[in-house]
Amino acid sequence: MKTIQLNQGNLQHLPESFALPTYDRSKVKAGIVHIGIGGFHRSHEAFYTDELLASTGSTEWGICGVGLREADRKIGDILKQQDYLYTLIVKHPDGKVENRVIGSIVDFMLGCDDAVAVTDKMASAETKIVSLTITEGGYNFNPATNEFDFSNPDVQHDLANPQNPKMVFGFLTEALRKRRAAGLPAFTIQSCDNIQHNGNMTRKMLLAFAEKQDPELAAWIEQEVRFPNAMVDRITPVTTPADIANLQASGVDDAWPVICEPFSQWVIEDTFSNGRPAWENVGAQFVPDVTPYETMKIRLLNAGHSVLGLLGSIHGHQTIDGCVADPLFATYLRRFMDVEATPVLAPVEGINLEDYKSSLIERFGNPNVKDNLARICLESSSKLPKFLIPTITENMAKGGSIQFAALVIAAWCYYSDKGVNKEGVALDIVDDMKAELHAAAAGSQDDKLSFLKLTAVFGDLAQNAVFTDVYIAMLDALYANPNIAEQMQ
Ligand code: CS2
Repeated sequence: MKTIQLNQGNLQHLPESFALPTYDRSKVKAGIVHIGIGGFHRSHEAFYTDELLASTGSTEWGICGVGLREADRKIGDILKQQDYLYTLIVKHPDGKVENRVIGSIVDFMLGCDDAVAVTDKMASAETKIVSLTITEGGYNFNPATNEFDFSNPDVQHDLANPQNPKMVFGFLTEALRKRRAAGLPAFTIQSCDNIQHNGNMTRKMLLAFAEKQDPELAAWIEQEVRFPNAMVDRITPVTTPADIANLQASGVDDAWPVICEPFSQWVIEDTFSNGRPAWENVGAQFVPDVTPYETMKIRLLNAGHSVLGLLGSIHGHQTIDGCVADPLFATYLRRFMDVEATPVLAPVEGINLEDYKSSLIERFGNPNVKDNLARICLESSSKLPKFLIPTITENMAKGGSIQFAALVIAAWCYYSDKGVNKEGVALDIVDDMKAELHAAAAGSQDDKLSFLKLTAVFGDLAQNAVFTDVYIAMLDALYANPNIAEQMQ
């Protein structure tokens, strides 16, 4: 079959079923510079911004994508070849697929090729917001202390070479220095990562770095730059070769489309340094305090994912929808949410938690979003301390249930130790702490608490007999019989 290469010139030749940008992209200026244009940015902020450009005729809020590292070259080359267009493939639970070409990204730059050009771009009057999707690791904090990690060699490099930075805080500091020198207002720095108080975290890390490099500039940043906290949500599984092939079968060549579910949510604190897009006109919500929304999302959605991810991996499930289609897992998840997560959540204005949980289970069950458990379990060492451990400690403080979460921690120990599912099939484990997790888990044959003694992950959970009694019993049962389903009954 003859296929059409996705690019600006070919837009009118795409199949009729494809939704196209309806605005004049040549007029769109990049008011936003975004660092990290992986799948999530392209299913979320770029999607909202595309809706905005289409519905309001605004031209000042296009996006210039930025990658900082060599690993970002591939996406940059692909986007460039496609005039920065890509297909967002929205997969509905009933099998319907919407192919929507997103036009809000209008440029791309690679920091490791030309750092000066990137900081110039950020410092230009046109740029009003620099947004970030750099993953938890990108914030460069020490998980044990939550302080900026100055021992990172890239930090040392950036402190010594302000004009040629390698890491995000070096780029932001240099760009803000240029703006200040030019008498331009500061840009807003908007984190789009799934981190609690992502704006506060960005602020704290940037100020720590800038203070070391130039205290006077740091004082200006503290005064002038706004860092809105935000809760971001849209399930975005990894794009597979089959997704690319399916698009080809419908006549379109797109080397890196993005897959997502129909649902999306973005709750943002309304504090910006230099204007902002009217994202509220296209479904985002501006609130004075994002805390209850993010706690609800992290403790129900993300923790729910981790519950299924770890238990499901040992059981031999492959995907989140595969877990939810299994009544044992669906019931376990709902019980975890009802009995352990909900009792320690504050009420959230405008949200009925029962409906929210039911909608999560429906979203997880979408049979067309094949969200692989390997993606969910990726970097569990930075996820579980935020997603699950607070639910355990808050329940212990008030005598609540901890059974459901404790089995997940025992399962994580087994998973880290053995690296195989219950049939002995190897699991694809990716975690910065993989070696430490494995060593501590393997040690649990001699010292039952060895895994829990990883204080950077578990805090002082190993000291709490209420928890350890339940945990040790589960660990013993699991090592004696790795058929996790029997422990989940
Ligand atoms: C997932 C998230 O990585 C994970 O563990 O829970 O990526 C989740 O899909 C998103 O936060 C949904 O918004």
